[in-house]
Amino acid sequence: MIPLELIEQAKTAQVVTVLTGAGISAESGVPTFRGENGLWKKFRPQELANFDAFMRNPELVWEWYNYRRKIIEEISPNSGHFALVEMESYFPQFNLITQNVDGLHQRAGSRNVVELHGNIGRNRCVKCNRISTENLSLNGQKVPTCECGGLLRPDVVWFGELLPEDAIQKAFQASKSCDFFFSIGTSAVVYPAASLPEIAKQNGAFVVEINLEPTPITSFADISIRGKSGIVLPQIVKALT
Ligand code: BJW
Ligand code: ZN
Repeated sequence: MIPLELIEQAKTAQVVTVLTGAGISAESGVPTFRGENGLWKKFRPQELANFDAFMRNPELVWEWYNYRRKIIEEISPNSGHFALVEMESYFPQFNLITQNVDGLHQRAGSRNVVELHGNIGRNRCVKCNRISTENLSLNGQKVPTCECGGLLRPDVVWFGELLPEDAIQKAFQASKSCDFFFSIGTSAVVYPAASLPEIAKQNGAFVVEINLEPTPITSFADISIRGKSGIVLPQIVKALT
């Protein structure tokens, strides 16, 4: 059941900002990072999601990303992604910020998606930064290289790396200026993304969290809904329209 207060607040909202995390793609079959079935239970982030790990063992990192790319290619966006597409045309101004690298918001039809942690569908040269969207596989364990000879790496943001400047600036602005903020399917432990709901709250936004479990956002959110985003978000859209 969606709280009436949420619907009343949303109906008068002018600027709505949404932050999504791995949880929104979980119902599509994309593994989350943390938690019982999360990727970090099986694979250690310090061995895979930082630049030093990549330079130490690029084959392993490539294998891991190709394993995840295959999963993403084979699945589809879910009702949570589609509900956000509908919201984009419902609200006067709608900002969708995602930590996800899976591109599922765009595949669902969302138009203006700010990707904070890059996109797994692209690669980037470690030497000249050239971007490649070619679908590359590990060719007999040889890590793909750029024309300049540099190694290609997934165009995602690893620990200790700066987020794309344009994306993080847009995200800060959208969080400061909104009057309604949704935090959906994120454990809210990875910074600077985790600071966005707090920034929204400090600037007077009504903050709603949708997650299966409590997170650091829960303590200051105006409303926390415990549930699957693929079920809760369509209910919200239905109540609004
Ligand atoms: C459902 C559901 C359903 C399930 N419905 N819900 C300030 C303080 C402390 C540390 C730092 C700080 N500032 C910077 C740092 C360091 C670091 C950091 O934050 N570390 C903390 C972990 C301690 N941050 C960085 O290094 C960032 N860079 C940076 O800040 O640069 C400047 C700097 C550098 C050096 C020092 C200081 C500053 C970069 C962070 C990059 C994160 N990269 C990753 C990997 C991306 C590539 C890849 O995909 O492989 O991004 S890590 C991983 O975590 C991924 C995610 O985007 C990110 C967040 O995870 P998310 O989305 O929240 O997923 P989960 O799994 O954690 O949670 C899923 C949630 O869904 C759960 O809550 C479930 O309950 C829920 N759920 N099913 C609704 N159906
Ligand atoms: Zn290059």
